[in-house]
Amino acid sequence: LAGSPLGAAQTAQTAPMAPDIVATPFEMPDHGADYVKRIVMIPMRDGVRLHTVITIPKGAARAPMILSRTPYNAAKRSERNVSPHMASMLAEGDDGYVANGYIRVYQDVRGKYGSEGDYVMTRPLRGPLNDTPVDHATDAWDTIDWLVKNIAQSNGKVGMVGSSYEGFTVLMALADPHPALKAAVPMSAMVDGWRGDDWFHNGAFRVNNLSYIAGQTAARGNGPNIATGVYDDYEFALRAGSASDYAKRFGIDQLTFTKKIFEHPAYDSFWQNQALDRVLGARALKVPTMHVVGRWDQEDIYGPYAAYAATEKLDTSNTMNHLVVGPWRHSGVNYDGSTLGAIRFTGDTAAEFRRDVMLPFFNQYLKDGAPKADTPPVLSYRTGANKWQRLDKWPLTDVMQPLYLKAGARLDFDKPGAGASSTQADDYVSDPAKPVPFVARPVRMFDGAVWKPWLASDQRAFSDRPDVLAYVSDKLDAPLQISGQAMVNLFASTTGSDADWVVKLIDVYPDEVASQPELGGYQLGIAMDIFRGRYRTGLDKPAAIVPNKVERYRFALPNADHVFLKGHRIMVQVQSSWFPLYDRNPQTFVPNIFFARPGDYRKATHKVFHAPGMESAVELPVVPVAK
Ligand code: PG9
Repeated sequence: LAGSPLGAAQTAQTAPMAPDIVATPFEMPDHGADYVKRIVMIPMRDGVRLHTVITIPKGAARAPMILSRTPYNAAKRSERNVSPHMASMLAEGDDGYVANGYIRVYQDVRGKYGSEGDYVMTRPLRGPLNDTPVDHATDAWDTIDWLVKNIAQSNGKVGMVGSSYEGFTVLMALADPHPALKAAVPMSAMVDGWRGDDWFHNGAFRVNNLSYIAGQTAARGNGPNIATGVYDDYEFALRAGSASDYAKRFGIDQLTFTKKIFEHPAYDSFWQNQALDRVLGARALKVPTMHVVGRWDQEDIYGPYAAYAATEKLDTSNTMNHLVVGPWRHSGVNYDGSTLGAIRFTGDTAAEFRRDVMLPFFNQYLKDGAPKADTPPVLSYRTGANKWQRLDKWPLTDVMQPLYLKAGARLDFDKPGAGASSTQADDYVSDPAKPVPFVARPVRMFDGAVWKPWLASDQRAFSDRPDVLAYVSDKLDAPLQISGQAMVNLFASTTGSDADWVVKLIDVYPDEVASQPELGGYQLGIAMDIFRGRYRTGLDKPAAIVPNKVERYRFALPNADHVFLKGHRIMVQVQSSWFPLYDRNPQTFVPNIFFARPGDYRKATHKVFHAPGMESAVELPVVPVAK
């Protein structure tokens, strides 16, 4: 063998058929990373083990822990980048925890990715909808109990944070919190899937969820993507038919959660009993909590305010429960908050919040010896004025000032007098074969660049459609501030027997904007929502509309804290579809819209009234303009 390049090593050769994946887990030697990762299966009370990734800063001692419980793959959530540096490896929104020496923990919820057990979408608490011994409250409890007993580098104090579904799991932990859970920050949390989060808004179904349900529930890991073969989602959804036809095409109708949704189109006990604001409002408030939401949250714009309001009643000292609203999209708090679509703010509002408000809040409750944070009861980024405001309460008023829809496409605060207008109503033809798009076509509903900022997108694309009524005020000669939830009070009729009503409160920018010319004439949605007419007399009681009968439709728009600046105008748009985000109302009453047949979809003439006793208005929570 003299001269062989392998030399003496030849004597101890690895067998060619030695398994290349070894039975003993591979352990990488210390290669200079500033953290240690522990991957563990934490046992729950029913024996199911949950896959948990714990990242511990090297040298940590008496460090607090921040826990997120996710259906989105804990391994991926704890590794944005492959890096030896914890700050680069963890998510962008985790920046402050790393800077402050926290231990960061991500866990797969039961049934997803590395965790054992059954997955149930937004698993309800034990009770009428859940007869098993476990839920997210018990799983959070058991996890926290294990963490404080087994992570030697910790100080035994745990905070929970997370956005959207991960915000929902934070709220669930608060239903019965472990004593070591010392602070919680639910962000953009899903609270009520029927009233205005994720699945429905006031009974109108959000079609994009079908793809989410396939992605999340067709497999323990990633489910399939939907390949429609059509670039424009508007075109594809229109051809597909009803939401159940759309689902059937891809087999999504066979998935259990789709079945549950299709079986519960109304706000029945299935939805009411799992609405977390109701659940938490009936329990004690034990953990200091900061509810966080984005002003233009395109997924969960309802629940965070509802959860805050329900638990605020329990906060008798006004020291434990907080609300923060930033100028963000859904989950935007964890990314760059300098802009949203075309709209610019005063710097990175999200990083500011995380550094100056959230971290001091967590530190106060979690870090040994940290000072008390100066956390206001409510912190709101007032749009229009573009300023953070420290407030004592939310909303600032419950007193409403009606802004009347008038003849001649006008909008003002003067109640229309008898005989004041020549026409009593405005009308339009709502045609389910040509629904109003929710963003300009081609619609790319699953493209993040379209989806994330869509609530702040220019509404000009729709204001001159013949099936959209657009009422506009004079130019404001002084700024006008609204701080609360506007109410729609619409008097309307249809020639059909069912109808949707979409109402949008819009800030119309001046013709020219010197600082940002492309905003000249921009129509910025401030509070917009949809209401399915069959629920006008009870959200759990669908009832056909009597054709041509004027009926009153009353529903709240999303919360706003906004100043319409001097020189701007206010606009209200009314329309009867918002497609393909929301499924079409066939405009013929059928027992279950999910199963409407092609012949049920009919054109109808819709009228909006501005006559004595039928004064359609959007009632605004007007308050004096803050200095
Ligand atoms: N909005 C998403 C979601 C939450 C809860 C249920 C279903 C979807 C999310 O971003 O997690």
